[in-house]
Amino acid sequence: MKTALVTGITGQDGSYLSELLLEKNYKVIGLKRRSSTNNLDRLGKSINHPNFSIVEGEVADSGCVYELVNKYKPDEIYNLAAQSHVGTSFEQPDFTLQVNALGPLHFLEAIRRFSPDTKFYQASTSEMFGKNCTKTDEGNYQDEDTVLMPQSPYAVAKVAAHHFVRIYREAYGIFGCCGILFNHESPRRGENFVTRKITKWIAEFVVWMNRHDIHHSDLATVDKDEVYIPGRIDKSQGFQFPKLRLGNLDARRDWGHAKDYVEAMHLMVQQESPEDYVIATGETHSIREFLNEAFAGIDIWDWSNLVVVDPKFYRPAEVEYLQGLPEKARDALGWEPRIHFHKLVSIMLERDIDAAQKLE
Ligand code: NAP
Ligand code: G4F
Repeated sequence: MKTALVTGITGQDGSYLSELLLEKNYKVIGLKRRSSTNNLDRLGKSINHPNFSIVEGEVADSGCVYELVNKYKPDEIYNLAAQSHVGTSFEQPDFTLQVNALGPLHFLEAIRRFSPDTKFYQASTSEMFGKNCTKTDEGNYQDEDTVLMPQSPYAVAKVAAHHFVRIYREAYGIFGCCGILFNHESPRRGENFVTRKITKWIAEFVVWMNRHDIHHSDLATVDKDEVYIPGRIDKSQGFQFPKLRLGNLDARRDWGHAKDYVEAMHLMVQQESPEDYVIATGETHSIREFLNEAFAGIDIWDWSNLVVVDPKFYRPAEVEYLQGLPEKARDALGWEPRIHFHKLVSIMLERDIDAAQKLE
């Protein structure tokens, strides 16, 4: 039985990866940092599995990481722990660098010193391409050869980690690979990422409409300049619903489903030699298109008076365009995404509506 240490176990990807590895008969040790509240909600399917356990640890603490790697000497380490919010990284650049760049370095050092046969997976990101893409007559894309030009402290830290993995691979022969994953979402996505923020808002809005007997025809009269969507009967606080406040609606992302993407992580680590792979759907959509698709799911075709563009959510520097070309992963790993944009939006929306209705 193989042992895998998975950092970031409480996060979106950590939860799906733990399920996949348990299905494959791994012993999974999930690393979580200390928290004053219970944040194991996403681990419902793994937590009671006999081959699953949790250890507490902090990836920015080198001593802690060395001790864990030395103690368990796992066959595989999947380093998913990160301060993963790009917007937050502008407000907490120092902390982001410590967790996202030094964290992986601590694991590489620990492997070099104590467990050189351990295979290491690093969660690299399409954010590393920043404002760069490969331009062709057929269209623009990013792949493994596209030059990295990060646009945020988050991405700079991830670029550092990406190069640390390459250096440890070349200098010390460590099996270290990086998955350059484009945006991947799911019903387990954090609520302050744009996709989930939208589907959760719509779900709560649907429940509010039903509760207050608001009809689609009532929405036509909503004033674009009002902060709240007024109730049909009276405008007192209890009957109002706050509009959806978002930042840049024109940025484009290549969105896939996290469940498909954790399969790619595992495949990379099973290869003979360690290499880096772009994992993406190959499609790009704007936030505006995501809004169109999600609102269409509740039969709203014009959402312009329900959504407010709030500069508070703009980023000091933006990544405008991401579209991955996952040909290497398809050819070498046999990996292809199963869930594309339309299906992804409907899965997320349906799950959020179910959850909001249950809370009623
Ligand atoms: P996520 O849901 O935000 O999960 C991040 C995880 O890291 C959480 O379990 C978090 O713990 C943990 N963590 C944060 N700081 C830590 C620290 N100092 N020490 C130990 N653990 C810490 O992120 P995700 O979407 O699953 O993404 C997983 C990884 O892939 C991240 O590295 C992210 O940067 C990268 N990535 C994500 C995407 C994407 O679209 N989802 C794309 C490319 C790359 P708490 O629960 O305590 O906060
Ligand atoms: O959902 P986002 O916050 O994701 P972002 O910045 O692309 O980062 C995610 O994907 C990366 C892979 O490319 C990961 F490495 C990273 O860890 C994370 O998982 O924002 C997507 C876009 C941005 O252009 C942002 O400016 O949506 C725009 N946006 C517009 N309004 C918003 C909002 N983003 C957020 N979070 N909240 C808004 O209100």
